[in-house]
Amino acid sequence: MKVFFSEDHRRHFPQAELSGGQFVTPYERPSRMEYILRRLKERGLTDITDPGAADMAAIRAVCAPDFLEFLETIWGEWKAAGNAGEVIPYNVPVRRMQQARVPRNVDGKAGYYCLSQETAITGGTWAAALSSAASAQAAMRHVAGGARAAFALCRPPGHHATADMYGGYCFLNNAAIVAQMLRDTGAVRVGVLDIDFHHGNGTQDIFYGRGDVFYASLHGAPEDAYPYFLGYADETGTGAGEGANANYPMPPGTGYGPWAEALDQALARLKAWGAEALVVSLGVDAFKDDPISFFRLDSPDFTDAGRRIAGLGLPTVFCMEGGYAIEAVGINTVNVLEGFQDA
Ligand code: SP5
Ligand code: ZN
Repeated sequence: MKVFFSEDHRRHFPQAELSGGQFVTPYERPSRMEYILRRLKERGLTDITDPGAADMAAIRAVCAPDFLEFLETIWGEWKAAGNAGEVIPYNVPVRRMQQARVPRNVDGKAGYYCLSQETAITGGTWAAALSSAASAQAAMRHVAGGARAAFALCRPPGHHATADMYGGYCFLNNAAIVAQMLRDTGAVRVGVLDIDFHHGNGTQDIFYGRGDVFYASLHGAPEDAYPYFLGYADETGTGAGEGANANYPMPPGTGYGPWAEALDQALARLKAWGAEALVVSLGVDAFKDDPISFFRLDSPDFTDAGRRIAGLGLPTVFCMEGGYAIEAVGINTVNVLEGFQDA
């Protein structure tokens, strides 16, 4: 399987993540990529290509223009306002506040586009987010060109980002960009399977009213897990999208037995719906030792999951998402790819 990866991910390396009432080194850190690259090479997945520049038109297809401008310019504005640290907003437009008017003030503007304040923006964030999307796009083009599958080693991840909000370590929704590109190059029905521990609120939101992209997600139940405010089983889509969204929330301590059952159900839904191409949001934070998650998958389970996903028989673009047990992130990620390949 071909791998697409850009070293420009390093340009996003915030020093701060608000966690436990303190600033800590972010869980989503550049060294995650080193562990994954090392494992890819150990297992002979050495066909690794730099994606080159991002296709901006394909990003604009699923992102709001003002949000893209915000991501590009906020660091400069933040510094110009005299802020010494990284971009971390103070308040966001919640219940009964204005959702539609963008403040002029930099603090207000940052809060307007933020859905989760653990995620800091730095001077290199925009370039890194673009390079991550570029990897996803290159993987998509490879699959559209006839390959069975490709792996986009994306960093930063994407599935929490909506068309107009960043957060959850995400800025541009790589999986959504790829799904839209697959639609635009001929696939009538595109499935997105999200196996990251967290619900992909951004991907769900982008396609929630559409009947051409089916979003299926296995994740920690919102009562107990980030992002808390989306991901319930009764979210089934709206309007033309009714019936094209399937959530499988699961409680703390969930092991591979029930997780794999949910996976099979999600795959059956995608198949019955008639997906012609598949995007996998490949997070491996369902792992038992993940520091911010509560499922109990073990490393061999990821191989089995890859095997089951291959059973759909669809052209597949894997986009890297989360996974924070960094000593195991390489093994778990590559296990999914190997399980898929060997099926
Ligand atoms: C892509 C992805 O996996 N994003 C995950 C975003 C998780 N954000 C919330 C992290 C909370 C970490 N702080 C935990 C404090 C424990 N006391
Ligand atoms: Zn996650």
